[in-house]
Amino acid sequence: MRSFFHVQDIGNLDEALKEALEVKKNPFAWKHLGTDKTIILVFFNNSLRTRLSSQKAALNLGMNPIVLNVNGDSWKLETEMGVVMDGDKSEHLREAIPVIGSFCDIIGVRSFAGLTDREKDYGEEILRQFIEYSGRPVISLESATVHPCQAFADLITIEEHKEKKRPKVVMTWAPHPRALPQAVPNSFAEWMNAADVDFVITHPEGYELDPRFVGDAKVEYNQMKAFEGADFIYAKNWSCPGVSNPADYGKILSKDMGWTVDAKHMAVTNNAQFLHCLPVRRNMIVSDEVIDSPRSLVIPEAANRVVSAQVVMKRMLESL
Ligand code: AN0
Ligand code: CP
Repeated sequence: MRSFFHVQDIGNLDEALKEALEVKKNPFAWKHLGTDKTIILVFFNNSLRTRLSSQKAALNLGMNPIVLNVNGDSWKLETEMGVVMDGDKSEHLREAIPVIGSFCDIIGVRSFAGLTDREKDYGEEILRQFIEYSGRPVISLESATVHPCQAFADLITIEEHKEKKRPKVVMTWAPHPRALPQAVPNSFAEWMNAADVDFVITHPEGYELDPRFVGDAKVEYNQMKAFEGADFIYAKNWSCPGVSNPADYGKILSKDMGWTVDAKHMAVTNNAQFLHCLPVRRNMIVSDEVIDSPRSLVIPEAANRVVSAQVVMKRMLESL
């Protein structure tokens, strides 16, 4: 595998899920693959799960992980081409990327959407530069528009916990005080469309996700109606994707607390299990009662981040 951004990169989903369950059962069985291999994890943004699970996955495979916190302990990096670098950025990505590539075998990059320029974000400019200039396989650790390691872990969690062959999975928008990227809902939608589930998306008007991620999913604007009979509820906030009105891209259009997932919402589901990628704001996205209930899967879901990362790194090591 050369790069990991989209669901297609993992190939057959049933095979990937089978491999994930094998890796989970026997995490150290492929330790020989990573001997004398190095992965550099480049973080332009904060992280708890991705940072730790990626390192743990690398260690399970016998690899050496090195973490670089751009904005923390490296030079500030310029990402635009053709600019006069007279500001606070001391180094350009054009040099930094090949240098990083020369020190490692695989690169992981976290680089959130800026949420001001839709075209630039949806062009995945930073990730594209890493692919072009590093000469190494590149993993998106949440880039501007996708978070595939999260969506793969979400799918593994659904597969492990589903109580019927084809569950109804509902992804719901929920309120948040700050503008957040669309990477998590984009990838979740993309992966659910590829999986054997009945997938429904619900959000207030104006929050329509990019059609290339929505695919054939059913979009239901009435949240309660969407929740009826659901087997899994996947909550997430996202800012305006700017599909119908590009001027609204990255804006907060609603803080309607009526969308917070609470017991009243869960009551109309088929005793649904609750998912969220974390970090989550309690009593904004989801009530304490729901996230603390025995039907909440947020901790096993986060634990599966090691598994998804390990399958991806294993496949990359196998194809080096
Ligand atoms: C980020 C987001 O919504 O994309 C990371 C989630 C994994 N969340 C926050 O910044 C709170
Ligand atoms: N879910 C997730 O990616 O969490 P972090 O932002 O903490 O890595």
